Amino acid sequence: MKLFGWAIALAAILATPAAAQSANPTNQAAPAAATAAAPAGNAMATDPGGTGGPAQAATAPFQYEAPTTGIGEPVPGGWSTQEQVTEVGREAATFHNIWLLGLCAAITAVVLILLLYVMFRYRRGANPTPSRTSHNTMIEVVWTVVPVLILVAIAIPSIRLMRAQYAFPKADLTVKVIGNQWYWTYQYPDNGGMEIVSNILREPGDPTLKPGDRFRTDADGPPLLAVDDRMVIPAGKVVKFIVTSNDVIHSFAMPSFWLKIDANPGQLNETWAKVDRPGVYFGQCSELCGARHGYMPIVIEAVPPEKFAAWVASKGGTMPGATPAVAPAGAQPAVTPAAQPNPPTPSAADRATAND
Ligand SMILES: [Cu+2]
Repeated sequence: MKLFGWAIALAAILATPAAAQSANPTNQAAPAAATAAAPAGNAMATDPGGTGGPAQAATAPFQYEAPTTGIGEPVPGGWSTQEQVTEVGREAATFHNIWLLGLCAAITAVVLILLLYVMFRYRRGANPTPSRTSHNTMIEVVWTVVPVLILVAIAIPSIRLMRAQYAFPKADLTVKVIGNQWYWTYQYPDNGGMEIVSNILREPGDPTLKPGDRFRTDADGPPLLAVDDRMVIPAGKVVKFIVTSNDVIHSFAMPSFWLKIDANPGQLNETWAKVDRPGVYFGQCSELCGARHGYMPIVIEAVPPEKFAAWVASKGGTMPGATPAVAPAGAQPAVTPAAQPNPPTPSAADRATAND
């Protein structure tokens, strides 16, 4: 019987890598398809490294920034939250690091001191005849009311924070974020519907790299977090993220924006960010989504608004209002938020895309 158990365990061990191996070709197929799609997207942009794009307007190659060490990325030995670059993020970090942790520490200290005092003061040696008291109205009121007050003190700033996260200001730009096994696509309905396909970059010595394949350098970002094509957004503007998935549940997360929202198939979730300063920020899929879940990082580069227009042009997109044929609403999200009559445009485009 024992031998039978061992046989099952052995079979399980052998079967697991086999399953992983058999899943792998499909894993490879998805990035391969995505890589094929990426140059197609680039082709419009007459990218210098692009694979012979059609003859379109010659645009200057866009210069991506290198990340700043310690900003928007995890640091070795880090033990706290990342430095926040959004107002909501700062509010949430303060709430967590100062208020919640402070309250936890105070409660723990009070309980510990009380326990130690009782253990010492009422030990048998010092207190040979114990009290027979079983009720004390005053103490019972106190130990009911004080926890209620503590919960209220947590609930009020917590609800205020949730309101800031979910009831957000009018968007200057909308980006539709789509999770795929195992990469991300970013669509810009305000910019002619252009699409960015974002795959992880492999390490220089990776055996699966073919000659000529692009690999990660430090200018791209840290290992396992760098991608071939970043999402670019304008700094200082309200960017709305409409988040969904093509296959299973993923989660779109950016720690330095205090942002995390599930990407569910057949459902559109919304969140937003207004990034204070230009920079390169790194996140990861945060919902276990399959074999290569750990290999679908998220990179967002926030750039000054003028540079954003240059990036859009380099990707073959249009700025709202620039070409009425593509963006009929004449919206100016990245330039003049006030003159932005475009909510119908992105939502219509979104619904169209969401249905396929
Ligand atoms: Cu995922």
